[in-house]
Amino acid sequence: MKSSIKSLFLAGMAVAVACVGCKNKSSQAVAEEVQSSTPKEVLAARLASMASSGKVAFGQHDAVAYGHDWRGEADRSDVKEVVGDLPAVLNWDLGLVEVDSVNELDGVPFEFIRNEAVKHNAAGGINTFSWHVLNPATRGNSWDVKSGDVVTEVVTEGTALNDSMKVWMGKAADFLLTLKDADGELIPIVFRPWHEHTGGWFWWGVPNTNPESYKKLWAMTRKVFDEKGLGDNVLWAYSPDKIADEAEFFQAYPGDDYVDIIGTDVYAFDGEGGIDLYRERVDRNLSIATKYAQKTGKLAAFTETGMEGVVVPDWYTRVLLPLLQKYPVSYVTVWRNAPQNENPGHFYVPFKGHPAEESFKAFFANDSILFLNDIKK
Ligand code: BMA
Repeated sequence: MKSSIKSLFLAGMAVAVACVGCKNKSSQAVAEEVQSSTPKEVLAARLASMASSGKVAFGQHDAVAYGHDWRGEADRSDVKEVVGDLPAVLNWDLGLVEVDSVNELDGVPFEFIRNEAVKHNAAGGINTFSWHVLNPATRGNSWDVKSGDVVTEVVTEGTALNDSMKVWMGKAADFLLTLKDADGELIPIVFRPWHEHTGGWFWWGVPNTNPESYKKLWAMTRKVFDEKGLGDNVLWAYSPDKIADEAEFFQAYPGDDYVDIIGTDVYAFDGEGGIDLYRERVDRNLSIATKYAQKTGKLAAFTETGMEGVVVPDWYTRVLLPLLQKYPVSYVTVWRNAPQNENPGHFYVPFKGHPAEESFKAFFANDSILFLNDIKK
């Protein structure tokens, strides 16, 4: 059983972290300081308190939008059906918001995302957003890399692609500006644009452009978002994929002024036979990310991971858990449970009856892993 004391401890830690430097202040002054913090500072403090106390918030992409054998049902989640609680972190994607689509790229209505993100925030949960942006040169998807270097044109003032990308970024920002709580305040979120850029599979990946243009793309995004009024509620996450060394991890790093969370995306492939390589990659990336976060006072997170189909039944307890316990990351996000009639075998959390169910339950029950009830305010 997870104790409610754990939640109280975390709430206390959040106040403590929000008030770094207010050691000798009265509790009244501390309370005022917390009140005057921006939403993103409060979220950063919550995340920092988790990492510093050896806890990791668990997240999943599209966890409440669809699952192994369902889509679009109210109050449903494969995670909840197995462990009785929701993920602490819900990841969403903005892909196709740039062309005014009603649904994002995997068919989730933006209106649903808005409602669920606001609901999750009100329940004390955390929302993160990625963005699988269309290729602005071809209008193909994010994986359309045939056009070669698009980023350099996108970041060059006065070009057609620069103009159209500013509009697209504005549309993404406009959607995020609709995420407001019951008091009409913008809710805090993590935004993780231009992810996995160390790989060449997305048009914005560095192998398809160059590090300087990639950095400019970040600066451009941040400028549009800040000008739109998202300066106080968005934490920005950087998330390179697998890399050879620290130099590659930071080769296209946008800079400390642009990044709040040092993340990384590393997936497990090839079942049991791929576990050693997965561990090696995660060790390399998370040690770089957490060391740098500590040095610069930033947060660290394992922004995407998972083993498709969870084909190693004790993967959650034998592989993922020890890695999470080794590094002070504030949250971990696994990818989506696609409906089997749409994308067979493409799921990252066991559903009821799957052989990995018991291991996932034990992972849930571990005190260092936080689900929604553990992080509720
Ligand atoms: C990939 C897969 C795709 C999906 C995309 C964006 O990893 O899950 O099916 O469209 O992410 O969510």
